Amino acid sequence: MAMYSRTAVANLLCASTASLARTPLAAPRLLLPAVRSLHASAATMAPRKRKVFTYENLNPHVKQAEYAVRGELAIRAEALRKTLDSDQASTLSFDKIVNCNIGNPQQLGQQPITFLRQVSSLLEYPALLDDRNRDAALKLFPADAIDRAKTMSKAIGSLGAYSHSMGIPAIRNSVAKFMEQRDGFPANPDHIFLTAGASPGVQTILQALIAHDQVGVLVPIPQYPLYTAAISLCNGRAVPYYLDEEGAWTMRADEVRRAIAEARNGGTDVRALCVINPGNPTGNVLSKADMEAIIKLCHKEGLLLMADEVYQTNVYYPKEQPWYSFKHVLCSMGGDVAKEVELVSFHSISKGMIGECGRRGGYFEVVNVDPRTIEELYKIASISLCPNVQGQVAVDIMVNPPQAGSESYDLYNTEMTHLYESLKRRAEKVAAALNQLEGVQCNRADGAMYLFPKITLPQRAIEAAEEAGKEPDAFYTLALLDATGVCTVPGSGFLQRPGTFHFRSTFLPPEDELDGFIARLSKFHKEFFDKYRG
Ligand code: DCS
Repeated sequence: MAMYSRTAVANLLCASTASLARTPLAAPRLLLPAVRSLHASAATMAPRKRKVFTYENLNPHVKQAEYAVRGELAIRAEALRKTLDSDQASTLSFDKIVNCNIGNPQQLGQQPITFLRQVSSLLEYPALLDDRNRDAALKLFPADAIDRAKTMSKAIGSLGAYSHSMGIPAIRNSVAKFMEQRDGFPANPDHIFLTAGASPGVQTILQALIAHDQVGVLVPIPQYPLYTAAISLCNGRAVPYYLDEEGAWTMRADEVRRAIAEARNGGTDVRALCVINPGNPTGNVLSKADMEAIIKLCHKEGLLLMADEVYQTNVYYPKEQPWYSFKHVLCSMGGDVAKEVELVSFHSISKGMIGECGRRGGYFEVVNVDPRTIEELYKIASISLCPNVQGQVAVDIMVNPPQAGSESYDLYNTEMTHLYESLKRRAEKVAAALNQLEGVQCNRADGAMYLFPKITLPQRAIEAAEEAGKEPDAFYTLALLDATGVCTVPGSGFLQRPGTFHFRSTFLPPEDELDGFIARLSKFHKEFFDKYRG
């Protein structure tokens, strides 16, 4: 490896900035900001004696950001997994880690949707789409998967090429059509951005929105920690509003108003409201009336509505609790509200029955948003060049699956229905088992992939947690992990009303392992309570 002394590097920098200074472009007012700062630092550069990329020197907003889904519990689970792989495995009383800390269905054995993988595979290896190889391809793939891959191949070109930064136009058209059918209102493909999962979409919006350090963004408590973490990275302020646990974790407009008033009194410039529907970690599905109240509130208070709708197909009681998109409810309200409320809604391939978390695909749609803002969002997307193309392919299949009558329809439909019914059965079974446990109260999951039981811990357990320097629910979930290999997330990671304790578990373990999972959880819980009940 070539090594340069610090002085040599400093000279190099001086030389390059000096030569820049000789070019007409280099008149200081014309220099790009990055070059300007290079100029300044080269002029004042002293030889460095210390390392620079140290923890102390890091961006404080990076250090402040917390993301419990992959926090202390997940790190401990990783250490235990290593022990299980070593000759120390017999020191543990379980033989595998069950990752219920993260909604990652295929990690827990969920099989991918066949049609999606068939089209993806065909696109990966274009020789299979060559007419001369059709007979060979037909031995492995149904004709409609081949035809679909061919159509997509024409629209995409090579999977190995950068695409349009907002995503492949034909796929954005598919998304727009899907939303039009879903919502009954027009969707403009030029207002749709394909993303590598919902997470980068949320981050892009927050990055553009948080113009200064007093900008506040309302986040539900409990929340999915992407929100507080991303707000922290952008140096904004998370403004908490509490969900109503006794009301099946619904959202109350009055509580949001309280949070806005309190934040504005404290000098926070509240600009957006995040809503997760169906809820993570709560499993709540909002009623249309509550959604209308929230939209009216956004109109009155001048708030951007950020609607996280990644669990829109994980809705288990659609007759009792139908799910509506915010776009549908907003457009249905008509009048000024429909024309004026700014909405960004997010969707993802990671959830639903698709569960393709690792492929990283998703999109967001902007509604009633200033065209110049959309240009700036396009610029941000361009800085990352494009979302990964296979993720975009999966978005296309999610929003435009095989239709009734096509060769792949029956299999597709069977797989989706089977997964959906299974998720619902698992949600019910785990919730019922949790409600049997001493001190545990668990709301039904109307949607999403999680249960978020409230746990009333014995006083002695709370004191033991304090002594160990842990939040009581973190203390409980760490003990659960050590005793059973079941990895969950403490409620403190999602935030919760002070003095209450919860934990979040997915209900994703496979059905044939669920009895064992519940038995281990229940046995641990009883032993924990026996130990600390006092
Ligand atoms: N929004 C919500 C509400 C989520 O639960 C998640 C992921 C995302 C956005 C981002 O997902 P993608 O970036 O993959 O689209 N849920 C995390 C969770 O709580 N467990 O698994 C991941």
